[in-house]
Amino acid sequence: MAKNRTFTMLKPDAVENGNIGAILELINTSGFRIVAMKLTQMSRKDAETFYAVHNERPFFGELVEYMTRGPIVAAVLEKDNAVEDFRTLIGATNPAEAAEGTIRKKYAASIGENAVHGSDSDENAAIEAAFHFAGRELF
Ligand code: RTP
Ligand code: MG
Repeated sequence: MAKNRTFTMLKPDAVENGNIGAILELINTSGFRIVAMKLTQMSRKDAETFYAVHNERPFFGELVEYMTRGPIVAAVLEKDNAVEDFRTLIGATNPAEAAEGTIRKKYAASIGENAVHGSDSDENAAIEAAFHFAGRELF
């Protein structure tokens, strides 16, 4: 498998609960290299654009409120098979269904507030990384 990149956000609940360090530790020990990282806060327009694919869903309003209520950690990660392996590491969207040892099993409270984002394809990883980072911020 070739090396590729994925995009992640440690969401506002993960930051509020003091879980940045523990989640980054899991990311590092799982073999991901941090290519870019920053603490930032999404505006309403940012969140509506980032999650535009969900704009017809009943939870869209709550999702935008949640993702804009405080800072997030945005990061780009590199590893062989990064997109798929990171989705495995974070676990199912609903933490009640997430496997033991996954980030969402350990640190997420609910399907709505689930601690972490992971890109779902190589194409979306590139779009999402470019949404948050300039080329000079990727190492
Ligand atoms: P993400 O995009 O954040 O990595 O999450 P995901 O692929 O596992 O889940 P997705 O279907 O893309 O949903 C995006 C985010 O919307 C919120 N959500 N709430 N209340 C609900 O039923 C519900 N469903 C989804 C979650 O924050 C989810 O991660
Ligand atoms: Mg998704």
